[in-house]
Amino acid sequence: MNRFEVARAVLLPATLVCVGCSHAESTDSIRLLEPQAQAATPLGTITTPPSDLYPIISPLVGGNSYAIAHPNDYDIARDPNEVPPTPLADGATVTFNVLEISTVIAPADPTTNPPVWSGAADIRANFLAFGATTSDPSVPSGFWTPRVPGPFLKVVAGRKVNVVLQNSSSNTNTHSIDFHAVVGLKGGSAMLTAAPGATAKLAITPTHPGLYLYHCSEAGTPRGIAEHMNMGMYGLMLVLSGSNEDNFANLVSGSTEHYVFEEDVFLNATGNFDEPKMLNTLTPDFVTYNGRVSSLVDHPLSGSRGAGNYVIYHGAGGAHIPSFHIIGVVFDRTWILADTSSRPLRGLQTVPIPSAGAAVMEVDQSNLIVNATSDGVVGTQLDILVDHASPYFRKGALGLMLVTP
Ligand SMILES: [Cu+2]
Repeated sequence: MNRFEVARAVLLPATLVCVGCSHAESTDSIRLLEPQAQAATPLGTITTPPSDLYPIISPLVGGNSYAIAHPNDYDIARDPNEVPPTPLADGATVTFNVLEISTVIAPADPTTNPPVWSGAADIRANFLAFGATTSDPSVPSGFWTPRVPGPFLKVVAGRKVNVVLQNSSSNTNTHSIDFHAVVGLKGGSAMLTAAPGATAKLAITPTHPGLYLYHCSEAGTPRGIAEHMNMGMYGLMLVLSGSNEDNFANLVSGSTEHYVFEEDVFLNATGNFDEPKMLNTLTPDFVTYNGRVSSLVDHPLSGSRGAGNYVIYHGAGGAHIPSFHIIGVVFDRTWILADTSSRPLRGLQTVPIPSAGAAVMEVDQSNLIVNATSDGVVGTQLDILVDHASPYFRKGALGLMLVTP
């Protein structure tokens, strides 16, 4: 029995009895995916930090099975700090590509710490990852490699963006892009659809300021949209106002910006989208930030207190509504439902983000108590991002925000 199984035996009764009837179900059928390694010790005996935080902060002090990328495999997670500093120029061309790749998202035994990668037994998922290139100099080199979520696009309302979708001939799927910021037939995907080896083009001119999802809608079928989003084909576009009085842009100017996307993942045995599981259970195998379980632990949101406030652009695409919370933080300003034209809400603890929706949160770093941590990381304020609904952070929706003096 491994440590996880021992803990489950301690924490769960042998059978769960339904209150309303005589139905009983063996706990063996309950598949808990354990992103934390506190399994070997009964919870009650863990009393002081950093012990109870160790599994979460362990990349800083030693390693965690869920919280590092496979050392010899493609890291599907996009760095949350990868937000272009300025918007695209009018008439810029953005050429999307799609990487179809199978990569490990968790070790076979999630309880080992540090992780033991076992090769064939590790849990693999098949991803469809948007990347892009552009000649626009506002996008630093090294950005926009194919990862999950797709490239963060920052544009100005009223400016034209020439979008090209190049689907490699080595791919096996037709892909498309539906921009929620684009008003018109299928958000442009009616024109931006490309079979393997084909290229599609469309000039778009977003009109409404806000933070918007884009995603593959494949050939437009409900199954195709769910499948390709489940496999990573989503991203965000921030549309700034074209006016000089852009309240939002002025407010966040000088802040550090971060990009987080939460998604439910339903996997079958071959690492593909499990549609029956989604339809019949609504119970995801994993809940990911930026493509992989706990990826924002080894890719934390990082910045310094002196650099300004933190702005977090957060999207969601899954079957449930994330309850975004940062432990030890109050969101000073929140543009709920990503409506950046309206006044922000103040003093929120948790932000709901609907599927195919987004939100913008700002954290005033001057409120944070750098150099007074109890987690053993001297000189760094460490805050933990979670989907506060516990089944979802237990299945992977957790990450870190680091603030240095
Ligand atoms: Cu696709």
